[in-house]
Parts: sequence; C-alpha cells; structure tokens
Amino acid sequence: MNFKAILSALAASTHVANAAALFPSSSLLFKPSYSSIASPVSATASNLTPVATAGLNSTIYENPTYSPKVFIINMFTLEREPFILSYDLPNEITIPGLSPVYNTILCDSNYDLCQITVGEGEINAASSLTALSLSTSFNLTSTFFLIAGIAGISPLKGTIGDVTFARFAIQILEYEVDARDLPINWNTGYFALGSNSPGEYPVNIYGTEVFELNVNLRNRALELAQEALLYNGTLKNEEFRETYNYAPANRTPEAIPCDTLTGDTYWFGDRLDESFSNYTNLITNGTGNYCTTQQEDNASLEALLRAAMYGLVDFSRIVVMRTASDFTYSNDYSGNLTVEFFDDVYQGGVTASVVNLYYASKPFITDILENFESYDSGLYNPDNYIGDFFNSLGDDVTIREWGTPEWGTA
Ligand SMILES: *C1O[C@H](CO)[C@@H](O)[C@H](O)[C@H]1NC(C)=O
Ligand SMILES: *[C@@H]1O[C@H](CO)[C@@H](O)[C@H](O)[C@H]1NC(C)=O
Ligand SMILES: *[C@@H]1O[C@H](CO)[C@@H](O)[C@H](O)[C@H]1NC(C)=O
Ligand SMILES: *[C@@H]1O[C@H](CO)[C@@H](O)[C@H](O)[C@H]1NC(C)=O
Ligand SMILES: *[C@@H]1O[C@H](CO)[C@@H](O)[C@H](O)[C@H]1NC(C)=O
Ligand SMILES: *[C@@H]1O[C@H](CO)[C@@H](O)[C@H](O)[C@H]1NC(C)=O
Ligand SMILES: *[C@@H]1O[C@H](CO)[C@@H](O)[C@H](O)[C@H]1NC(C)=O
Repeated sequence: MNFKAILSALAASTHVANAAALFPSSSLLFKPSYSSIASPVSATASNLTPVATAGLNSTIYENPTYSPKVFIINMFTLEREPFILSYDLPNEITIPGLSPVYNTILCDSNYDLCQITVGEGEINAASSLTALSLSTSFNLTSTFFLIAGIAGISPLKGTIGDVTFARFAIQILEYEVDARDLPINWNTGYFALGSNSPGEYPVNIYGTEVFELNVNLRNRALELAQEALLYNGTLKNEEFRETYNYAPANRTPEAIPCDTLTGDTYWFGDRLDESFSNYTNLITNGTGNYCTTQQEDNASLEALLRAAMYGLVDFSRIVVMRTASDFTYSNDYSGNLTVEFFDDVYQGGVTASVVNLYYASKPFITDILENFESYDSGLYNPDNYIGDFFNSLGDDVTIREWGTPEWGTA
C-alpha cells in the first residue's frame, strides 16, 4: 500500500477530512523521469584525495559537486512519500554504499534540498549515512539535516499523530534476560551492560548510548511545527485515543519536545515502556525525557558524528523529528492486538504520522531555505553540549563553545 493509495482511500472515507486535498500536487508522486542522473559522480583521482590529512577536522574532498542546504533523511517508503510527493526533486544521484532498496538520493533543481532514504534498522541507517557523509560528491559542511521518521509513542507522553523533536537519542544497549527467567523482585528483564541488576549504571560503554543534539535548533523546528496545522487522523484513531482515559494519550496531535529511543527490536508493552523510560533516566542522569521509540536514530547519529569528527558535517545542524504512528502499549488491547492495530494503515496511526511528518517540517525546511544566511551564520548555534558519550567532537572541531554534558562519565 503506497502513500497515494492511502490518501485516496482516506479521501473516499466519510470519516476523515479530505486528506488528499492536503497534497494538491499528488500527481508528482511517481515521477516519470529524472532530469539528470549522476552515477558515482565524477570520482576522479583528484577529488578522491583529501585536501589535507593533518588534523581531525580537515578532511574535505576537492571539488565536491553538491552542497545542499537541507537534507531530509527518511528510513523507508512511507516516510519519504509525502516529501517526494510535495517537493519537486527531479535530480537523482547514485553514490556507492547506499541501501540496495533505496539506491538514489533525490535533489531539487538547484540541489539546495536533497532527500535520502537510508533503509530501516540501525545497520541500514548507519551504513547509508556513512556512505553519504564520506561521499566525494557532497560537501555537507554547511548542510542542515532533518531526520524525519515515524515512531511508537508512550501514551504517558503523547498520542498518535504527535510530532516530537528530540534533544537526546538513546540507544537501548542492555543485557536482556528472558521474562520467564526473571530473578525474584525484578520488574524487567533489561539491565545495563556490565551491571548486575536493573537500575544500575552501565559499566561497559560503547559510546553510542546517548547522543545530544542542538537544543536551540531543535526549539526553532519545534516552534515552527507548533504553528502548523496537524492532521488529526481517522475516526478510528480518535476512538482508539479515547480508550485511554488520560492525557496526553486521548488528546489531538501536537508538536512537542521529548526524546527518542533506538533499538532494533520493535517492542510493545507497558513494562518495557517503563523499563526503557527508567533506562533513559539512568543513562542521561535524569536529563532525558523518553517519549518515542524507533530503530535508527542513534545509528544515524553515530555515522554523522564520525563524519563531524573530520569536519565533513556539522553536528550542530541535525534535527531529529519523529511523528507517532502507534502507541507502545494499550490499556484495552493485549499486546498482539496492539500490533494488529498498528499494522492496519487505515485504523492505525501510520497515515496521521506520515501526513504530519510533511506538515510539521514544511515551515522549518522553508525557513532554512529562505533564510539560509542567518542559519549558516549561527543564529541557532547550540548553548548545550552536543555529541556522544565519549565527547568525540571535543571542543576544537568547530569555532563554537559548547556546554558541558549533564550526563555521562567523561
Ligand atoms: C542514541 O540516542 C539517545 C537519545 O538521543 C542517546 O541518549 C544515546 O546516547 C544515543 N546512542 C547513541 C549510541 O548514539
Ligand atoms: C579544526 O578546525 C578549527 C577551526 O578551523 C581549528 O582551529 C583547529 O585547529 C582544527 N583542529 C584540528 C585538529 O585540525
Ligand atoms: C564546502 O562548503 C563550504 C561552505 O559553503 C565552503 O566554505 C567550502 O569551501 C566547501 N569546500 C569545498 C572543498 O568545496
Ligand atoms: C484537530 O483537532 C483540533 C481540536 O479539535 C482542531 O483544533 C484542529 O483544527 C484539528 N485539525 C484538523 C487538521 O482538522
Ligand atoms: C522503574 O523505576 C522505578 C523507580 O526506581 C521502579 O519502581 C520500577 O519498578 C521500574 N520499572 C521497571 C519496569 O523496571
Ligand atoms: C491475539 O491473542 C489472542 C489471545 O491469545 C488470540 O485469540 C488471537 O488470535 C491473537 N491474534 C493474533 C493476530 O495473533
Ligand atoms: C551520571 O551518573 C553516573 C552514575 O551515577 C555518574 O558516574 C556520573 O558522574 C554522572 N554524570 C554527571 C555528568 O553527573
């Protein structure tokens, strides 16, 4: 089922507002042709040679072909369709290392706005973004990245259709003991690496446990999204929300600030929700506010962080936006019915989440494109620490002074 078919079905339904009307240019969904195709673009000997190799932040390739102002990062078909549908992206670029399923990058006519689909799960996300950030075809030093995907949301923190913007991306990187073998008095089978029980701080650190992003830029994206009209979803969405007798689960969609969890396991259930919420508090020393769960963001951020260590991308120019397609658990439905609800694109929140991906990000994308000089000159530079657990970006990678992290042991 593609996005266009979903919209047509919704438009035909008496239960919903005319969702297709939200996308007047829907004929653009499947583009008949591309105006230019650059294949492993002009990989000449000269532009494969780093300009300098002396320092960590000096590895820039000569003569990169494209310098986009905004890069939209989606994970799979449903997430990218509203963007491909709504923006004119006639240029198709192939570089080595992209997903075999999504092997092209799309750009607008002057290559200011580009879109990549990285593939689902941590391995795909990290691999594709490593390929992009090391590509000799792109100069990404000034590019703003918008990770735009759907996610599960805790009913304690939001509702389906919500648009969330993260300060932290947390990786679920823990031991797991089968629930049937739980030690006495344990409320969860998950506990931190190297620790002896849930609630203990991890002993072994991989470095990808937490990524902190630029709060000032996040807040700009959030404030613009809060002015956007959001799609409330179907009548079934409303009925499902009403099965929760508390807010925020039973309210209409909003744009909110809160943090996101990454894990390859697509999990459901209130105990896991509480367990991972506890883990978020633990690993961020109480600073993080878990709300959504997805399968890529820490991996994407790790790839971009490694590129940022060599000056290839600016880690302060990344926004993680996740819109809620489903609840992590339901009070009325047992686990497998929650899954069934999620998998049904008409009754579930997938459509509301993908429609709102586009709606909520449009003002932000437009703002960057129209006011790029302000953005580029540091209007939204961070005041908070940004980076990973190891402080890999150090203080000298850019001219900015960052705060010290409120979490970690570095
Ligand atoms: C993943 O993202 C979370 C939340 O932003 C962050 O706390 C965690 O450190 C990240 N992990 C990695 C490996 O980047
Ligand atoms: C990184 O770039 C900054 C600003 O241009 C410069 O001051 C610093 O020396 C560079 N660091 C390295 C390791 O080359
Ligand atoms: C990359 O883009 C930046 C910002 O526009 C520019 O200053 C720099 O010279 C470019 N680097 C190369 C190698 O073209
Ligand atoms: C969604 O519902 C809210 C609250 O009833 C309303 O203010 C808003 O206009 C609705 N949005 C749309 C797109 O219909
Ligand atoms: C979460 O932490 C609270 C407070 O420490 C604890 O009471 C609760 O059992 C934990 N929940 C899970 C599922 O581990
Ligand atoms: C969900 O679980 C119930 C009760 O065990 C079972 O009757 C039902 O067939 C299951 N549904 C699915 C889709 O597996
Ligand atoms: C975070 O908590 C850990 C474990 O209690 C502690 O070792 C570390 O110093 C704390 N970090 C900060 C920045 O307070």
